[in-house]
Amino acid sequence: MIFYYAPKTVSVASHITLEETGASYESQRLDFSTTEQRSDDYLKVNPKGRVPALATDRGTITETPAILFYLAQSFPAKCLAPLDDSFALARIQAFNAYLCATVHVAHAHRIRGSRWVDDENAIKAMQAKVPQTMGECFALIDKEMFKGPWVTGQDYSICDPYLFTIENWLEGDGVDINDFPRIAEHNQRMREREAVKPVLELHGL
Ligand SMILES: N[C@@H](CCC(=O)N[C@@H](CS)C(=O)NCC(=O)O)C(=O)O
Repeated sequence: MIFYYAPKTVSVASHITLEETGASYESQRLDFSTTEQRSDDYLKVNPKGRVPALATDRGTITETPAILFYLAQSFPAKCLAPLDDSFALARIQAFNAYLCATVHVAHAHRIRGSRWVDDENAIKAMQAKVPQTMGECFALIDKEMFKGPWVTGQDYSICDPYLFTIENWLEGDGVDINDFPRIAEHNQRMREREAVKPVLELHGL
């Protein structure tokens, strides 16, 4: 497998999960400063022009929840998701879908406002809203979704590296992680995992 990533982006979640599986893969770093994600070569890998992308012998997988679930299902012995419990699995998918479709999108309003509007004042207004929206997302996660010590309770799962990835964006988004002590502890707990350490190094986190 070839894993396409850019440092500190949402690709951190899949990178950690690849390490958790022990799979053999090659990492291919993209340089966002030269917009390599929109180069002809990369658009052949992922026409969306985004990271992450995981090239497998059957084709390329994009979208973080899909990559995470693919890895959990491909390496069942690593117990990264409750594969034989449809309700518990649906809760995992619901959590990751929330991160993908709501929290990540709220964050993107700070640096990628031009996806939605051209007007400079509108872009500034969207940026100004990010501390509030990201704060509200994490308040909801903390109150209603996060069980502790891991997202779903006692068992580490594919929700944890995904949440961890977005936790690391909070400071830049104007949210103090220490307003959510259990989430701050989760971030530290993640950093102590052996599979996470090489990814922190690679991404400069
Ligand atoms: N829904 C996608 C989002 C992927 C995405 O937006 N990635 C960002 C980095 S965090 C990206 O590649 N941005 C490049 C760009 O917008 O040019 C996922 O969850 O994987």
